[in-house]
Amino acid sequence: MQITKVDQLRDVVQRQVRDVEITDVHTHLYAENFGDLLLWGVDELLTYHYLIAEFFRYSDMEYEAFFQLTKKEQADRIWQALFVERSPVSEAQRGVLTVFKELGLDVSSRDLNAYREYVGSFSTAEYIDRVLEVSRVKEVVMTNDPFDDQERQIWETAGNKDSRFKGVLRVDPLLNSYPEACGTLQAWGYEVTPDLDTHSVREIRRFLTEWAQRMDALYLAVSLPPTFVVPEHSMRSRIVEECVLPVCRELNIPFAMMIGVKKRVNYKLELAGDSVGKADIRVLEYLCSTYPDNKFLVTMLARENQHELAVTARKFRNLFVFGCWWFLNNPSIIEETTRVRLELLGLSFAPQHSDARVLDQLVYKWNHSRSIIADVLTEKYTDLFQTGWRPTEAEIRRDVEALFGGNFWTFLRK
Ligand code: HDL
Ligand code: ZN
Repeated sequence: MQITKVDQLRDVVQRQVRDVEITDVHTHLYAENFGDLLLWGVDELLTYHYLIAEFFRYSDMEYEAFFQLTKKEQADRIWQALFVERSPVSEAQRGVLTVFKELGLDVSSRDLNAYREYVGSFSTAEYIDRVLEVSRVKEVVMTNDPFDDQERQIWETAGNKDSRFKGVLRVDPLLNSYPEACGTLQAWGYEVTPDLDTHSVREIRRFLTEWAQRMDALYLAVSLPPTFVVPEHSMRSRIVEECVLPVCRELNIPFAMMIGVKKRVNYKLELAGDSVGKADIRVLEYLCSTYPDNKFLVTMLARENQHELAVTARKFRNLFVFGCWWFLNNPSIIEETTRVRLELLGLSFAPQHSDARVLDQLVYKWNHSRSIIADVLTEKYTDLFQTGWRPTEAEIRRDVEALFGGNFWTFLRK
């Protein structure tokens, strides 16, 4: 039934966004049977690489000395520096407290050991259920790397045992360091050569096909530097055009490009040492126009790329934009980016993914994003209301379900 009062809109939108069950289209989480590849618990939460970077804003400790500490010792130092000695106002800092709050813990106590004891009382399976319930995430799309020895062995034996977790074939080593990957592929029985001859192209296609099928991969993914260019005279460009895109077409799965990562600008920070650079949007114009039968799932890391990415998506229906990735996953930029996308793309995108590395993070990353996206959506429905348009709650539910997963699944099934 139609909403007839403008002040009803906020309640309806907030309710629908609060309650929608989410498909999280990009995470670094794993089903329970992947063992300790799945990170969870208070000490993993506190030693998230975002918080390590923020810890070193204040600490003169030698990087190597920090990384030689146990997880608990690292977590204690991060808690002391970022929560005790200063107020935890950053997004990643606040996120830790949101997790404790949403789990029903007393955040005002600041009793880290009590939080550890509570979370530690769960088994892995129980905690997965608890976190998925609290965060209202119904499907978790993983990042699966066959070049990781521990993970490859799981795929070659048990595989993925939890249908709530979806596979993705991630191929950074193949695309970003082919000379090394070439030797690894040879060891696995793929007849590839460093000069990427015709037989090698066929063998790389076989590798991609076999692993995408083994993982039942929803898409094939890679993270790319700001300097990423196709076409160019490089192994990466050739493998994209001669191997990746033909396999994605044949399997009808998207090629997911996550563009703009400057790896290890401070290598001593390890995972926390990556940074950001503006990429060249012409690459997407070339790929989307040259390969109309391929589907491209894209997120870009630089704030400066967001407007042109949305404009490019207006030009190509085989381009699907998702998420406010990494350094963009902050309230100020989520708000700005979601507003630009709604204004340029309507409802034809996925406003967010969590990128969660630690299971508990689903709770805060989605709690924070739901709130911001709901506010922007309320503003947009209010603008419609001012024209005389009267949406119904069912229509708002339909739109919200599309944004938080439906659009992604529709794009995959195209
Ligand atoms: O390459 C990626 O998928 C990035 O998300 C990196 O994993 C990065 O370290 C990260 O966790 N960003 O949130
Ligand atoms: Zn990621």
